[in-house]
Amino acid sequence: MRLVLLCLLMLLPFGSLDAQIIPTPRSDTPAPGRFVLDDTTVLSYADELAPLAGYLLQYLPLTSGRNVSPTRRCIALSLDDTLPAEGYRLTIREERIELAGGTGGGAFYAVQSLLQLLPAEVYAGRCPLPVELDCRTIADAPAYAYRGMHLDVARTWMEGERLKRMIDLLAYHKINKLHLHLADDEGWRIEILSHPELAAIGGFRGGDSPVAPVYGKWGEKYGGYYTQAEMREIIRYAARRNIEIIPEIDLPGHSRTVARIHPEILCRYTPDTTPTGGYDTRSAWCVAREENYALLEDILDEICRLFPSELIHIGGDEVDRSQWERCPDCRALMRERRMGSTARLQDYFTNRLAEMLVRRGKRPAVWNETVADGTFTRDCAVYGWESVKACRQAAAQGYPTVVMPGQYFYFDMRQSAEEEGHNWAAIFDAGKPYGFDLSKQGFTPAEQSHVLGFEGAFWSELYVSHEPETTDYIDFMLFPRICSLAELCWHSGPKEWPAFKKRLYDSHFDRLNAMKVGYRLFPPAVSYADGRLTVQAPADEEVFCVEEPSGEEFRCTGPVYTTSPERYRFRTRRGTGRSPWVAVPAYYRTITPAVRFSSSFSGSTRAPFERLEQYRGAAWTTRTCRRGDWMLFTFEQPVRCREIHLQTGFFHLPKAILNSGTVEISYDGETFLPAGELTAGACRLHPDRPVRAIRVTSGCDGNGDPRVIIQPLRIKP
Ligand code: TNX
Repeated sequence: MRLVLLCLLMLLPFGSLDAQIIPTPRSDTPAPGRFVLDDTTVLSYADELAPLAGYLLQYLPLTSGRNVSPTRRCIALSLDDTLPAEGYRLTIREERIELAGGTGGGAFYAVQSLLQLLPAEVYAGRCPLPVELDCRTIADAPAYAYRGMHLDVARTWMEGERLKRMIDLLAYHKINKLHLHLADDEGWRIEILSHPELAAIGGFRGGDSPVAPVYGKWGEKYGGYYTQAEMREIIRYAARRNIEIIPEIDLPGHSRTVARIHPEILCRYTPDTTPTGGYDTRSAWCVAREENYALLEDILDEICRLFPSELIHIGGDEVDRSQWERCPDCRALMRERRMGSTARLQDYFTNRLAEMLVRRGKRPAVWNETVADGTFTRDCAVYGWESVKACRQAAAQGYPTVVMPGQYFYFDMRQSAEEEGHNWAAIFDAGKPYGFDLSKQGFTPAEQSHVLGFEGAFWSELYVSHEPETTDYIDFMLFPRICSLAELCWHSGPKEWPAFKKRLYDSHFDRLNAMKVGYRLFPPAVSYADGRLTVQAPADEEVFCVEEPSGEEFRCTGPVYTTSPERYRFRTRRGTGRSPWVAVPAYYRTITPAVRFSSSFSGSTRAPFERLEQYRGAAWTTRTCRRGDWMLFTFEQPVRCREIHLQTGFFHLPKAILNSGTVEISYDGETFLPAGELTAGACRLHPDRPVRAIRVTSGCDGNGDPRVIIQPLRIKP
C-alpha cells in the first residue's frame, strides 16, 4: 500500500522542483526523463511563427534557425489546427521540446507556460543555463474567450511605454483583452485627426486648460494623449502578445472634457457648469442636436479604422438624464417619437451610435445601464459593473456579457480597511476575484452560456495624486489580484484559495520580482501580549518596523519588547513586493480632546464647522480657498499626544483639499512655530510637548473645487 501511495505521489504533477504555472493548465502529465536546455539548444519554428520566435529569443539566448531538421536537439514552435483556438500543447521530451498552438495565440501561450517552467530570472532576461526540465505533456486551453483588464487612462495619463509594460504583464498571465478607457470627464487621450482639438486640449488639464483640474493636480498643467501612429504601434505590440485592445469613448455621459472644448454639444438651456472637482454627471451630449451625430460619426469613424477590434465600447454609464428633461429640444424629440421617459432618449442615442458602428463592421460594447430596461436590442456586448445582479440580468436577456461587478473586479478598491483606494463597492484582496463563482452567484446554465468572460478594472482617479511616473501604486493595486483574475478566466477546475495562495508564494511571487512588479504581499498578523509585539508573516518574509516618533524603519528579527505597542507599525518585503502596513488596534486609536475651531472661511450649513469640534465627520467651507486663508484649532487643555493628523479633502481621495499650505504649532497658545507643509492636503505632526493650537495657512488660490473640505483632527495618544 505504501509503495502504491509513493508511486502515486511521484506521478502527481508539480511534485518536483518544477514551477507551478499560473493560470493552471487543463492537464499536465509528467513523463520520465529530462531535457537539458543550454545555449546550444536550437529554436526551430514555422515561418508564420517568426515573430513569436523573436519574442522567445528576447527571454532566452538560444541559437535560432527556422525549420531546422526535427532531429536536432531543439525547441520547436508550430501550429496545429486540431487544437482549440488559443489552446496549445507543450511536450517536453529528452530530445526536444515541442510547442504547438491551435492559433498564433495558442502558440504564444505555449511559450508563456514554457517561461513559467524556467527559473524566474527568465523574466529579467537572465535565465541561468543550462536548465534541466522534467519531461511532461501539458494540454491546455482557456475556459473563457474573454479574459480582460480595463485601464482608465483618462483620469490618470499613462504614457505608451507604461502601457506596453502593462501589456507584457497581462500577456504573462494569458489575459487577452485590454479595455482602454480613453475619454472621460477628466481627459481625452486619443488623437482624432479630423478634430485635433479634442486631444490637443482635452489631453491636458489644470493650469490654463479649460478641462477642470481634479484629484490632487491643480496648479500645473498635466497630461498627454496617444497619437494615432503611437496607438497603432501599441496595438501591434499588444497583438503580438495575443492581446486585443478594445477602445472606449464614454458616451453620452462622462463627457465633460468634450463639453469644455465644444460646449455646443450640451443641451440648449443654461447648463450648470459649476466645477464639482469629481464625478460630474451633468455633461451629457444633447440627444436632439443633430450636429452632435456628425461629430460623433467623425470620432467613431477614426476609432473604428484605428482599432482592429470588433467591439468598440461606447460607454453608457452614469448618465444624468435630468439635463434632457430640462432641454426643450430633447423634450420635443420625446414628444415627436412618443417616448415615455428619458431612458428612451438614451436608447435612441445609443442606437444611432450602434448603427454607425455596425455600418463599419463593428459591434457596440456598453456598460450595463444601457440595457437595464431591455430596449437596446442591438447585437452588443454588455459590461456588467454595478452589481452581480446587473450582470445576471444582462445575461438572462441573452446579451453577451462581460462580468466585472465592482465588488469583485474593481482593483481600484482598497484591499484592507487602512489601505489606500476606494471602498464604495467593497474592500477586498486577491482572494475575492479568485473565489468568484457564477453558479454560486445564481447564474443558471443558460445565463452562464452568455458570459463571455471576466474583466478586472483599474479606475485611476485616485492614482492622479500619486506620482504617475512610478508604478508603485498601480502595481500594488493590481498584483496579485490580476493573478486571481487570470486563474478565474482560464481555469475551470476546482478552486482552493489557500493552495493558490501557496503557489503565489512558492513560485509566482519570484516571477513578479523578476518582472519588477511592486506587488502586494498579504499582510502579516501582529499581536501584543506580555510586553511583546509579535509579527507573523505568511511565508516568513522579512519584516520591517517603523517606530514612532523617530519614524525610522528597521528590520525586525524577533519580537519587539515594549510597553507602548501603539508606537509600532510593520510591513513585510520580499523582492519587489511589499505588504501594507499593519499594527495592533491601539495604533489606530484616537482621542477627542475639547477643541475650538475658527477660520477665515465660513462653514456650510450642510456640513458646519461644529462637526470639527465634535469630531463628527468632515466640514465644508462655503467657497474655495485663497492664498492666506487660515484655519485654527485651539485645544481647551494642552494635549499630549504622539501624532496629530490634519487633513483637508476627503480621506483616500485628494479632492477639495488645500493643495498647498503651511502648518504651525503653538505650545502656549500665543507663539506659533513652523511645523510642516501640506502634502496632498494633509500633514502629520509629531509634537514632543503638549500642544495648545494648530494653525494652517493656505498657499493656494483655488483648488479646482467650489469648496474646501476639512476633516476633524485625528489625534493619537
Ligand atoms: C464608477 S465603473 C465609474 C467610474 C469610476 C469608478 C470608481 C463605471 C462605469 N463608472 O467612473 O471611476 O466607479 O471605482
